[in-house]
Amino acid sequence: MRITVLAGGVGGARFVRGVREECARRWPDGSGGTDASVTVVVNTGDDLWLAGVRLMPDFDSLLYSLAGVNDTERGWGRAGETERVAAELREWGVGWPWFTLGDLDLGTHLARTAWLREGATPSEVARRLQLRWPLGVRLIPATDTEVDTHVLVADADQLDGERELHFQEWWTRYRAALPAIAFRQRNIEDARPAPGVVEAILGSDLVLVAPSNPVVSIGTIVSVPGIREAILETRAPVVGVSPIIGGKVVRGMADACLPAIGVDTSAEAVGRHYGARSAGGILDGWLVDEADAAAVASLEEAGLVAASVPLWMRDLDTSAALAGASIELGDRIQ
Ligand code: GDP
Ligand code: FO1
Ligand code: CA
Repeated sequence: MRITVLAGGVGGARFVRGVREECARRWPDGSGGTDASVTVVVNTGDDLWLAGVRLMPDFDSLLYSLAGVNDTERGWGRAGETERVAAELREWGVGWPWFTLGDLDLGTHLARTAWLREGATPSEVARRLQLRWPLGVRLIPATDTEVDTHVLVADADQLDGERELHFQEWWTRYRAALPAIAFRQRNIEDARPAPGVVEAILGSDLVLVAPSNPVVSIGTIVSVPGIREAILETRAPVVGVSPIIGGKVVRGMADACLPAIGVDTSAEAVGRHYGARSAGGILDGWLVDEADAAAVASLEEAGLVAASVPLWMRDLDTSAALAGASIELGDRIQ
C-alpha cells in the first residue's frame, strides 16, 4: 500500500500520526512498523527567513510530532524548550519580538541554514533532517522554490490603502485579526514540485488531503504548478478530511483565511471549494463530521463520495480511526 498525504502543520501532524498508526495495524511489518509506505507532501507557504535563519514551521511541526519531541500544549516547537537565545536576540533587536525562536528549535534552523548555504536544496535538507529520528513516513516539502505566503490587508496609512505582510506576522503578531483581503504565495508561478512529489502522487494507491488549513496549507500545496495536475492525473482515489466541524475550526484561525477566498467556514463549503476531480477539482471523497451529516447528500450531488464520521483527533486512537475511515472511503471509490 502506497499512501500520499498533503498536509500542513498541526492538523497535518495529528492526521499523519493516525495514518502511520493505522498502517501499522492494517499492514504490519512484524516489527512494530508497517509494510505500507507513506509520503507526506508538506506545505512550505509558512516558511520564512528570520534572524538569518530559514524556518519551515509546518515541516518542523510534522518532524517533531512524528519523532515525539514536539510541544503538544503549544502545538509548535520542541518539548522542554528553553528561550535563552531568544531573549538575547530581543536585546539585540534582531528578529521579531513577538516571534520566539526556542533554543532547541534554533538548532534545527541553524542546521537547515548551514546546509542550504552549502548548496543543498530544501528537499535535500528535509531528507537530512529526517535521518535523526525513525519517523516511519517520508516528508517532502511541496516545492524547493521559496513561495512564502504574504497577506494583503487594508491600511489607511498607505497611499493605495493596502499593505502586504508576511503570513507569520499576520498570524502570530496580529493573531489573524486584521481582515485578510488576499493571500499571495510569492513566486508561486515559477515554483516547481520538489523532486519526488509528482512521482509520489502518481505512484500512490491512495492520496489523502489532511484536515489542514484549506487556504494557507492545502491551498498553497495545490497552487504549485504541476501538483494539481498530478492530483487530477493519478489513478489513485483522492480522499479529503474536513478541518471544519459544525461550522467552526477545531483549532487555530483558519476561519480568518476562508473569507478572503470567498468560502464559508463549513465542511460543505470547503468540500465544494476543493471540488470533485470529475469536475476539475482535487477530490473524489470527502469526510465530514457526524455533526455535518446533513451536508452529505448535497456533497454527493456535487460529485463527491461523502460520508460522516467522528473527525475529532483527541489522541492516537481517534486519529488512527479517522485514518481508517479515510482508507475505507478510498476503497469505496476504487
Ligand atoms: P497549521 O499549519 O499548524 O495551521 O495546521 P494545518 O494547516 O495542518 O491544520 C490546521 C487545521 O487543522 C485547523 O483548521 C483545524 O481546524 C484543523 N484541525 C486541528 N485539529 C483537528 C481535529 O482534531 N480534527 C479535524 N477534523 N481538524 C482538526
Ligand atoms: N507561533 C506563535 O504563535 N508564536 C511564536 O512565537 C511562534 C514561533 C514559532 C517558531 C518556529 C516555528 O516553527 C513555529 C512557530 N510558531 C509560533 C507557530 C507558527 O507561527 C504557526 O502556528 C504556523 O506557521 C501555522 O501553521
Ligand atoms: Ca501552517
